[in-house]
Amino acid sequence: MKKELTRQQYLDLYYYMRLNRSVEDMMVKLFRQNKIVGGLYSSLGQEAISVGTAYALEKKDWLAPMIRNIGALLVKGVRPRDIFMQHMAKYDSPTKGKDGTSHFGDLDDLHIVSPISMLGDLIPVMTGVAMAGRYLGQKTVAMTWIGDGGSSTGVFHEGLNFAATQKAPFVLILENNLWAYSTPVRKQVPLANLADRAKAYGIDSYIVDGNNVVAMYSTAKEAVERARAGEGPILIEAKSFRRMGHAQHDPAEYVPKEMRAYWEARDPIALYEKFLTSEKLLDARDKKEIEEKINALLAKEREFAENSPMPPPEFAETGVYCTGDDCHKIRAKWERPIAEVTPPRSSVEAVWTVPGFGSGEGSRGANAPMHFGDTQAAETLPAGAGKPAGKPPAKVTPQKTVKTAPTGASRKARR
Ligand SMILES: Cc1ncc(C[n+]2csc(CCOP(=O)(O)OP(=O)(O)O)c2C)c(N)n1
Ligand SMILES: [Mg+2]
Repeated sequence: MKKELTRQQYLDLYYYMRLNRSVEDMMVKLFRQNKIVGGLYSSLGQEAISVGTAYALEKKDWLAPMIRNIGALLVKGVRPRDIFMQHMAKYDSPTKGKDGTSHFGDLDDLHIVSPISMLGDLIPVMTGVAMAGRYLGQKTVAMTWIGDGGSSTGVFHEGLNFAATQKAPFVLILENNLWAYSTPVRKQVPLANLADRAKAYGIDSYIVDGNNVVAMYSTAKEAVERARAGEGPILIEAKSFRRMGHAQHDPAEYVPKEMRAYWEARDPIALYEKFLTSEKLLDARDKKEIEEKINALLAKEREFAENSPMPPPEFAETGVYCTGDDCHKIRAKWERPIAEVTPPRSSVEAVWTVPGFGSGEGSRGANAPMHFGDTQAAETLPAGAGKPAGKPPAKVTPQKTVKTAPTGASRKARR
């Protein structure tokens, strides 16, 4: 790791990884006390992925977490009490006890889309969120995560293809933790690098050491800014290891001992502490202060969560079917005049030229336009037409997979 961030940024990354781990440790205790309703998943050893990638987003950007991304929720601003209460199905939880685990979102403030259990489905959903942001001129980026197993679902491929053709400002983090439940990755994908899946869709990708939080952050930052600049979606493969079983109920006896030992010796928090100490960014006193801050915060958050009531029984029959505004209000935040973003004018504005789109055999050439409804094809328009007003054309990126090893920390994952 080399020094490239401010001291505060380095310490933020450390704080959030420690917070991520402590929140999950506390939930393991709650689970063993039978206070967690439903399954409990762990991101032990994968904290650098959630924290590093989410830290690369701006406040206005959007994310949708999967089961091992509590760290990303914390970075985005979710309070630990909400995570505890959600897992405990308490009445004060974001879903008022109607749903569990990380199945909640915050569309108004934090820009978090609630996860969908069907693996891969968040890819087209977040592609849509990314496209909507661009459409509204918000310059936002959307991010989600997918596992090695989830990268073999049909919707992963449909979604990524769709994001690529639409050049959506979307960043997908592929967490290759070597296992999908009890299936090792080598038994379900004939590829050494899952980043190669990006080649099929002509988008760029990176391979990163998922246990190196600075590498995760700097790669994600580059990808987010490239997506924001109009270069289209980017796939990042983070190589890591699932240190616990699939969920609390799974002792993961199928994982070879040597493999576990190899990865335990590469704990992302321990590695980062070593780096911070050697760079004189953290000493024993700072470390103690951070620990005390986290312990005090979590004691308070846990107390709040434990004292929150369970939902009243009669609440079970409300909110099952949406009854309109008295159920919940979802209002689009139009940041352009509505007339500009709704038909028929929207169909004129939403034309943009995608370099290389439609350049295959039988098409009309390299810069075939994408156009909707009643718009003219680009070849019949005057030069410069067909691009979003006031914006330069998107930079042409090579249609090949770029593999980088940021801060020299990438290494071959052991299988
Ligand atoms: C489409 C779909 N198939 C199966 C499942 C059941 N399921 C949930 S998690 C999981 C394993 C996922 O493995 P991976 O994608 O590698 O993520 P990890 O658990 O390792 O983070 C499976 C099979 C599901 N939720 N959705
Ligand atoms: Mg996996």
